Amino acid sequence: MNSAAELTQLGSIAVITMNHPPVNGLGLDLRTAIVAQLDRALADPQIDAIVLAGGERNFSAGADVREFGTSKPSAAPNLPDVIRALEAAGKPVVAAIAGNCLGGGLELAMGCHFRVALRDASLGLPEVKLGLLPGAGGTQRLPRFIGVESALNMIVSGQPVPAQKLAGTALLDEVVESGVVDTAVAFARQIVADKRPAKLARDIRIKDPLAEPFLQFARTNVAAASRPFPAPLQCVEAVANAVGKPFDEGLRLEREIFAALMASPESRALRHIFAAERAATKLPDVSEVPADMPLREIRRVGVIGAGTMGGGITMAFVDAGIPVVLLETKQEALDRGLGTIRRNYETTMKKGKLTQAQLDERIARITPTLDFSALADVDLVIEAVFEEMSVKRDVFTRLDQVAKPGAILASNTSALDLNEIASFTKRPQDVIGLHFFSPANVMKLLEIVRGAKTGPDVLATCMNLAKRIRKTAVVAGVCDGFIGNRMIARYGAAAGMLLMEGASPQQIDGALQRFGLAMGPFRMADLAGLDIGWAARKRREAEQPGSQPRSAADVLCEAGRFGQKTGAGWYRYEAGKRDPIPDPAVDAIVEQFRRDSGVTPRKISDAEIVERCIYALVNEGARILEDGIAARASDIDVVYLSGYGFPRHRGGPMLYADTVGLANVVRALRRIAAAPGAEAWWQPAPLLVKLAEAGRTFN
Ligand code: T1G
Repeated sequence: MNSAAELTQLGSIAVITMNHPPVNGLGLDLRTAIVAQLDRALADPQIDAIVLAGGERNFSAGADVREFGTSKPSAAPNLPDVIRALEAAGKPVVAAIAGNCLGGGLELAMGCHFRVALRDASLGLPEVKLGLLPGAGGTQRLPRFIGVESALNMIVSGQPVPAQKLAGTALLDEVVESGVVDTAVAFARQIVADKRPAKLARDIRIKDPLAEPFLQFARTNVAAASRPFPAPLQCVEAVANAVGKPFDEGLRLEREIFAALMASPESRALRHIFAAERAATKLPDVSEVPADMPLREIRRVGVIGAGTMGGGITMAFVDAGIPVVLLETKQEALDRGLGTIRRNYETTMKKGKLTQAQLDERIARITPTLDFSALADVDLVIEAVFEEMSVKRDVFTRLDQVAKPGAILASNTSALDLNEIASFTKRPQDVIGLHFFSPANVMKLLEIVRGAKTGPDVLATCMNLAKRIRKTAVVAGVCDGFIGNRMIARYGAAAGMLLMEGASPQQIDGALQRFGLAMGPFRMADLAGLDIGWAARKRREAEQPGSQPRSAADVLCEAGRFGQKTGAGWYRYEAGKRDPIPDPAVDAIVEQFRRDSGVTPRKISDAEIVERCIYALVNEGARILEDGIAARASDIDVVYLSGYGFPRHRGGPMLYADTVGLANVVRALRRIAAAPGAEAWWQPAPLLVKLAEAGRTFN
């Protein structure tokens, strides 16, 4: 017997229970099992009615996304076949809904004749988040059950709704506190006794005089808000078909739109991101960390440094309900840090996203101190002190003495050698990198940097902790810049070369922003502060004399143009404003710098700007994979999507390269590398060449 769906008999009622971990994804084997058990129940003269149930946590989370990109979703019985079988069943079918009832799972339930749900069951059609639309009748049945406006809001937002909010609609016949299967069985018995006919969605005609004007309003709003994604607007059109066309015609059109969206690059990108974000939570080499390995308990956290990073990190933890001991060296620094934290919360409260009580609760979770020994009993310490190895040495030497045995000692360093930092302690197995991105209370990305000696349980504990503080964690090995900053250095270098060769900061930023980057490299540099890169270049020059050729950025820094913080950098800024204003003074500096460097400026196209900057990312990403710094290409995509504003409709730099075709990327890199004076790192990485020659992709 196929265990994907079990059939049990309670008197004259058959209960079909879906059992296809992890979320009752409606893959081929589950679909086949449902139909087999349904046919069995329909053929059994002792059975008067059928209940279809799932698990406590998941009725069904919809189509099995792991089948996407294969021929399985259309293999018979496909989901519309299963739903048609339920709807056409000669005996009443009652869905018993608990937990997640999403996408195809809700479509399956809507194909049943009646539905009973637990009040906190989560009903939704999240397909739009995958660049799709409900493709198994959801756009035709839901509007008929709950009305056009409510249905469209659910379909276009993709947000689930608790069942109790849908009680009283034709979608749910009963909403109960508990015992949803027993209720459904009793409900089925009553249906049989009363010979109550089913009210099928297909038999409901939408007579809503406000439907048309609402749909027109929706078209305008959704079109403006959903660029560059096609799915939301297609959702509106599919629901419009439910209003204006016969049911089966609406179904047919829905399938056509669904197939077109499934083939769209935007949907491929969103489906890739869905899988990539989940893959990143898996440790690279699972064998190292058995699933049952005990994690270290993190009850209290110490943060060293109440500056921008330390303050943001503190907020990330107290937001998740984890108390923080915040250590500074001077009272005014501590007061300033606490003041910034309080102001941030007050801003959130003014937006109505926090109550005064919640604000007070969060502040109360912070124990400010100037006394290093106050870190003696915390379970994890994160230092966010100045990016100088000598400062890290002092901190970790003291931590080694003060922190309790088993405490995890983490550095928020953005580029320094974590193995060297670990060597300042007698417990390198407890040392790890937790690289937050500024502002740390907002940015989702967390690079978890595993040192050569970081213990597997420390790594697993931090991966688990990332989920608690709602961060998207990616494991990185130790190198200069880990994953994101190592790649952005090449991207910035590529932008700098384009500037030297004739493009302006605003042209380069504009081209990349039209490609989809949230912010071009020169605007980003002005936001972050040019002095940070300047300090890093000076540090690297000191370490390797001659490794940092002088750049136009140096000239700007020497002129005190550090970006927004000084009112001028690559752009100039009106007082109190952040809008970048092209500055002729910068053009003059760049032109002079080109003359001093003997460069004759040339016209550069936007296409060349995008090609060079994005392929610089891709090429370095390939090297990061070769060096084992990232475990997967999709991890690199997660880093760039959640930490660097890479456009989601392109799925990340590595997926973008797959979409362009790796052979085309290699050809372009070879052309750039062949130009006179091109840096050696423009040569395509061996891994990239190997994959391209094999006709393969990164993902
Ligand atoms: N198919 C296959 N696996 C899935 C899955 C799905 N739909 N949803 C989740 N998983 C896996 C996930 O990869 C992870 O696996 C594990 O379950 C736990 O997930 C025709 C075509 C259900 C709210 O978009 O929103 O129906 O990493 O870590 O935080 O119209 O997963 O452990 O190996 O996210 O508790 C529409 C997507 C599909 C729902 C649970 N459905 N899933 O969240 O756990 S398209 C969706 C979710 C469709 C039809 C169309 C969430 C969740 P692993 P998790 P969670």
